[in-house]
Amino acid sequence: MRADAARAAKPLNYQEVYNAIAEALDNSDYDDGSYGPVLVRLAWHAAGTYDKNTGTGGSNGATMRFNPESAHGANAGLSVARDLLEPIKKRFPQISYSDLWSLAGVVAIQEMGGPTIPWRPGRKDADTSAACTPDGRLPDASQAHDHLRNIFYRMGFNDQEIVALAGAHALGRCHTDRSGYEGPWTFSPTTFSNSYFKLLLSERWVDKKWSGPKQAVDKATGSLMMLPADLALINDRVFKKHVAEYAKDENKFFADFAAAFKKLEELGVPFPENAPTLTFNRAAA
Ligand code: CCH
Repeated sequence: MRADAARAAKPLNYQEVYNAIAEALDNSDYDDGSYGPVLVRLAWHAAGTYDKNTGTGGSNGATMRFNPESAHGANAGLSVARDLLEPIKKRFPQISYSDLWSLAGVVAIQEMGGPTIPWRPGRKDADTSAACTPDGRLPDASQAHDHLRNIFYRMGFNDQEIVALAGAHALGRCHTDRSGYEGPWTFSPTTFSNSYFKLLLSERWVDKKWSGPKQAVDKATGSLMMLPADLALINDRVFKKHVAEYAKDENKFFADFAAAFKKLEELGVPFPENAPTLTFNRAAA
């Protein structure tokens, strides 16, 4: 067997891929110092196109590589995340883009202090843009509870899972040149925690005075933000009950988030029967 054939036949060590992604996270010149949040968003937008009725969309295929999906408004800015992963794809050519993007979501959450998220390999990339999903499958931040339920029920989630997943907004920020909104949700946007829920309940959220789209800022400092879709979680009785539970009990949030995020990343994926479920050690620990 030739050397490269032997290398190709060697099963991929996913912890090595995990470690390579973990090493690429920090950059003091980017946003709050980490690419972690934008990688979580890439993994979520790749998966959140799933439609349980037609079985279309989901992380399988990595169709966001192609136009028109790469140009959908909701995906603005995600080329930053895709480009960051390109050298890792080159280093580990055996991994599919769709596995790489979903693994990157797991790495980012774990490395930023979040829960361990079990992960399965087995996604296959689509060859052409024919598999792209239509625009409009991801949530619209200007809308409220009815819209959130329509979007997430279509994927097969319930109210508790919707709230758990939204807790990822502890991470990262809005960018005026991407979504049009501005600012972070929490004071520690590179640490995974339950602070999003705590702040939703503890702060007074008032309309931001600006010419941009309607969003809220915290009255006390004006430095944090909430989208209309975030505030919907405290304006709906059922959603609010889960917000209160997660604000009080971070362990419960971590456990529920890990389960919901794994489910999100697996929506519609036809895993091979023998696909192992893997868990990874933190590289930074
Ligand atoms: Fe989100 N999100 N998200 N979000 N999101 C944005 C940024 C992040 C909505 C709207 C927005 C989830 C659910 C929702 C992240 C993870 C998740 C932005 C700003 C908007 C707008 C984009 C920009 O300007 O860069 C709406 C509406 C929903 C409805 O539920 C879910 C679910 C997840 C993951 C589980 C993360 C992380 C970010 C930060 C990205 C960054 O670049 O910092």
